[in-house]
Amino acid sequence: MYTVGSTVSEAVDNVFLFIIIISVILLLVVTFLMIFFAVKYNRKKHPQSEPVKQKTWLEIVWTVIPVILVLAMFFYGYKGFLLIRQVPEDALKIKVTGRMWDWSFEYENGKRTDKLYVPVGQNVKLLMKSVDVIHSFYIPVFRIKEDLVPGKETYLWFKPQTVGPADIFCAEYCGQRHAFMMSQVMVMEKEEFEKWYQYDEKSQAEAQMEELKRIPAVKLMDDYGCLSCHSIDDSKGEHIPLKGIFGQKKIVIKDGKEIEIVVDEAYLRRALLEPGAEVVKGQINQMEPATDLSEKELQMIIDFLKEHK
Ligand code: HEC
Ligand SMILES: [Cu+2]
Repeated sequence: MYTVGSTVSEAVDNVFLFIIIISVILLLVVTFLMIFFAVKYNRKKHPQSEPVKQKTWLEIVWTVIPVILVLAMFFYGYKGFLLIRQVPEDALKIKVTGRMWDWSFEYENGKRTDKLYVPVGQNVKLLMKSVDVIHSFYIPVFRIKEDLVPGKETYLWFKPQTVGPADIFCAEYCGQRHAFMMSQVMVMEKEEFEKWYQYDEKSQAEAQMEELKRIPAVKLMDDYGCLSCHSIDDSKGEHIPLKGIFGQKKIVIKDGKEIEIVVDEAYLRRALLEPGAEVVKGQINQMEPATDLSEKELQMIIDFLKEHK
């Protein structure tokens, strides 16, 4: 009957449906009685008004029935509320940060994202914080919404039932770009989520290196210790990058003077054999001349650096 987004969707929808049905019935009864009495007691038939007599049973009926209805609505709603407030023990915990004007998510293994990724059929607990003003985390199809209050941690839980994306909104006006404070929850198959969860950028860099080390020239550079000072991948760190240097313009210090050079084969050869002759500006030469390398090996490395853009 419903497109179920999360385990609480149905409970919330049922409460709404229940309240609407009662309201509609009351509306019909009240409207009917209004019309009925207007006709029955119109002036032509009853020119003279009659005194109202107390009818205790009637008063009890019209007090007791609405009280029962209101209490029924309350208990039905309260049951749903308890369901939303009681987090299952095994829930996956994800930290949610709201700020003007975006959402960010942090997983237990330190992974950070700007979309919420979760596995289908898994209980998820969101621990929510705001760093500035009050926001409200809202996933309409999951029927869950909770405020994020600065200086306080609030929470929510849900269990997604179907794979696919769903919208996340901020439901509390929080300034100029409030309307754009949106994200998505991506519900994935369990295995797919595991893969995504385990995959991190660092191991990606490692995988890239593994791949590169299959190249003989790289293997050689690794064996000669070049890679303890140089990087040949995209990683940016303390290592001096060699990726894409061929053809670059550089300022080097030669005999105490700054000169501009273009990295070509001859320059690379000199960089390897007489590292102190031309030192890249801003660097201190710490490199031993690579005289242990045979001419063939030297050429192999130079060829590799030429190609490795
Ligand atoms: C002890 C650290 C260290 C090791 C080991 C080392 N280098 Fe260097 N390398 C440097 C430094 C520092 C520079 C920059 C200073 C300079 O230009 O001499 C440099 C510069 C270079 C340059 C010129 C880069 C540029 O931007 O112009 C190349 C090419 C190079 N190294 C290749 C190698 C190769 C190939 C090996 C292995 C045989 C190697 N290096 C081993 C520290 C090292
Ligand atoms: Cu907001």
